[in-house]
Amino acid sequence: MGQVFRKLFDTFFGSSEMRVVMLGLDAAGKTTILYKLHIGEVLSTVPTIGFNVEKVQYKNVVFTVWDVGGQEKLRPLWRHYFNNTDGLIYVVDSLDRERIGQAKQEFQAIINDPFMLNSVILVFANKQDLRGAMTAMEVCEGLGLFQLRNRKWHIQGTCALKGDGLYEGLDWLASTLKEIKAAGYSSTGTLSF
Ligand SMILES: Nc1nc2c(ncn2[C@@H]2O[C@H](COP(=O)(O)OP(=O)(O)OP(=O)(O)O)[C@@H](O)[C@H]2O)c(=O)[nH]1
Ligand SMILES: [Mg+2]
Repeated sequence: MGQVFRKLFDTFFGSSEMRVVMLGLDAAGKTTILYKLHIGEVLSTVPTIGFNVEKVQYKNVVFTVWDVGGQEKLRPLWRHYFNNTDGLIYVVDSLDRERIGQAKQEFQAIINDPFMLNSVILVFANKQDLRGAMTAMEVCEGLGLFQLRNRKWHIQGTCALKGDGLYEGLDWLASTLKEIKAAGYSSTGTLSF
């Protein structure tokens, strides 16, 4: 009984924890996003071989964010990070029109993995500062988000270099997590530009 009360208290008043895995094709901006959120600065990055993991606290939620390297040869390793994941952050380089099909294929494989069926989905349409970048709506169509059924998803336009959109995304994750904990699972999608 004590544990039930504690869970209820945490849901409404206290802090919660959320395990998030951040994936996407190489050079989408995952590591840049991780450190912009963690230390508030843009670090110069090299392609990630393996992973980085950091805690990001925002609005009473402690997010443990796993940033996994996105090069093609590393993608078979992604599934090792799926277990016990509350949320997926899928990062897309919005200027990379040629690889949006590949981004979709990888995205669909992740979200249809049996271990990921209950995780909520936040898509960052990153690099919105670059001329010619796909809009969040175009990325949304490119990934097939509108066709998703029974999934909770949100897409957010971001610029990791300036930090634009990142906290709006975490806001959605935090409130969605609370909603799920309080009322069970529901399925809708939302767009932010
Ligand atoms: N213009 C622009 N460049 C960005 C943005 N976000 C990241 N970059 C750049 O994109 C390049 C790749 O960024 P990373 O964060 O290393 O990409 P990654 O997704 O971690 O790549 P892997 O580790 O190989 O999977 C770097 O040169 C970043 O500075 C953005 O919002 N706008
Ligand atoms: Mg990286």
